[in-house]
Amino acid sequence: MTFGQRIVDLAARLAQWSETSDGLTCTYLTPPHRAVAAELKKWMHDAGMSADIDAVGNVVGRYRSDNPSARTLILGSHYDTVRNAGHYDGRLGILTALVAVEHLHQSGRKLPFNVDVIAFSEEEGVRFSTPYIGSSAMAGQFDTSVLDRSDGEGHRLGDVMRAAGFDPKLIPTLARRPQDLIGYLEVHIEQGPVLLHEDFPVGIVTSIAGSVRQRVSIAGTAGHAGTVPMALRHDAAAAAAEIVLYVERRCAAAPTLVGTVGELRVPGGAINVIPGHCELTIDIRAGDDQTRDAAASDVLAEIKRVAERRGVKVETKEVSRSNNVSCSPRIQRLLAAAIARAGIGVRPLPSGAGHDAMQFKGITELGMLFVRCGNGGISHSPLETVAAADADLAARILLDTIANYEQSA
Ligand code: HGY
Ligand code: MN
Ligand code: MN
Repeated sequence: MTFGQRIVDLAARLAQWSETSDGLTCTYLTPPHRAVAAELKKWMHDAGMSADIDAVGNVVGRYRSDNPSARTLILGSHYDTVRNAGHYDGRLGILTALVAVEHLHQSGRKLPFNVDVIAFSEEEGVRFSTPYIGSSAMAGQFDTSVLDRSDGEGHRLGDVMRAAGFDPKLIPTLARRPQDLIGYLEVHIEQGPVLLHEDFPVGIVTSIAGSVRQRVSIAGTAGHAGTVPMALRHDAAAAAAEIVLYVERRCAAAPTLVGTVGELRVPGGAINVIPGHCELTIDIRAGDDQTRDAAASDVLAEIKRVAERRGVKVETKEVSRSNNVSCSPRIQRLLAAAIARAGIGVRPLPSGAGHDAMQFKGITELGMLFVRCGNGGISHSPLETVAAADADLAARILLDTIANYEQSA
């Protein structure tokens, strides 16, 4: 079986564990999430690695060098998903690394450095509005204040961790020391249409976009849909609608700027009641932090104006902020050499999506290999797809990059 077919099959097997009977939803520390971790641990062990699950649920496999003082190359990505997800966001990177190490093990090939395959437990930030729990802990950047955050059912993150058998007090011990590492490499689906449109099976990531994410809660005045004259209303949903359209308009104002209202709800709403309360989320990104921050502050200013004009109270809470990160030129060169050896054209491109790799900025050199998506490049959707042949090529390029990895610049 080719690496690619194996990767596709394993991704399908992981997708059997979901919080919903139709589609794939696997959010932080739910029972399906725990089942996937147990399965990945088994697969890593069978592929010749020592494997364990750490204090935040990362599954860490180590393919040990014979050199006892060897440093370590990390290959990683995440196994949590968004709601109604595809099979490959995050998981492609874990499975590509797994089959590459499995091949080294089966060919009895050891390297002058250790290779860690890390399945990060939480990157999307869906359940607790807290992205990068797994990778930030490993990079020594975990913000303990998030332990007080709750999910939609009021379960507190710290309590959920303890209930899963994890001790948050151990999180600082997960931090990797820069001097122990020789780099971080992540294979990930592009989650966009560029490689597909230009007919490249893989691409080299040059930079990774950061995002500012807000939770917005609007308090208006509930009322009878039939008796309150329009001019006397303080309709929370109508205020939200103005905000949504402003985010869309303002974020269309610069080429790399994007803005999204991904969640929009009227809690306890009813068809014949004027919405008294409305909640929404805002995610703003750009190719540079200045453009993004200017848009974010304009959106906050507009929210204040809408609140005044409509006589509603608006609370905004910044739930996450990650700045743009450039990928290591040296690792980009190593990837380009492996791609060229595979007889493929080299296509550098920026990532509009955020990734675990960003957490390793300042810890070790980081690089990413993008893999072409089918179906117009769609992602964060069950329509997400990757060709087995492209996954196979990605695994071969990763293997070649590892086998020819120069430990230092
Ligand atoms: O939202 C993102 O950029 C990533 O999929 N977590
Ligand atoms: Mn994602
Ligand atoms: Mn991802």
